[in-house]
Amino acid sequence: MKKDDFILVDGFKHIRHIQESYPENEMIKRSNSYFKFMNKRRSVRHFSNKPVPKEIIENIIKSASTAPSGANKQPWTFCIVESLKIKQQIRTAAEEEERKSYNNRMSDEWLDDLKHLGTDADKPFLEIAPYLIIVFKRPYEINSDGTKHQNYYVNESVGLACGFLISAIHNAGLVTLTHTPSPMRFLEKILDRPTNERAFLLLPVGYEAEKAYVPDIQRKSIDKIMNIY
Ligand code: IYR
Repeated sequence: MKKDDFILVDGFKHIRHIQESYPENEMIKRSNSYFKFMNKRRSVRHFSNKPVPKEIIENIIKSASTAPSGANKQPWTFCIVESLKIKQQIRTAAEEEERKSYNNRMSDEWLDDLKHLGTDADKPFLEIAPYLIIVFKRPYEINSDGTKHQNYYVNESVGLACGFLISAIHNAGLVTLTHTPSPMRFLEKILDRPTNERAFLLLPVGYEAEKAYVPDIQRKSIDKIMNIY
């Protein structure tokens, strides 16, 4: 390493960072084509069972792990389920919770808000998709002496990692769905997770079905979501 490549801050090494940049016209083009690419992403509920190389899943998880996190604690674990037996267990337990939600727990207003999406308590994609990614948050770490060490901004950090994950899945040419079979404690039990992990989000991942349909919905326009002061 050259002399100027790092400095010490309170005795901690900080390495030189050089952000790759571009001429302004290039930046305009790049930001626009990234928007166009991201705008093609849809939550898809119709999956193919076509196998997906494990290397793609690994790369997707590595991309998710580049998200920023509170005090760089990276308070997340990604569990990949490919076993049909475990997928079936998850589907049975998720549908049980979902039936309770759709029948009793969700308000009429909520059910009404979901109508145009065509969702219900049946979750066949939990068995059909070649992989389920279950994201766990870690509110604290367990030290070797058994004491707890707090993590920070855990929901924000894991939410960001999930956003990175979803865009990596889209970039690979696969589809996913943010499934929230609430309450999700059954996932901790089925996957036998340590006591410091809580299920955060369940994402089936795979190719979309040959004939997949998504609801005809629009994104809010820029004037509705951006305020300039
Ligand atoms: N968790 C249920 C219900 C559901 C809730 C919302 I908010 C959605 O945007 C979609 C579905 C389910 O996954 O079906």
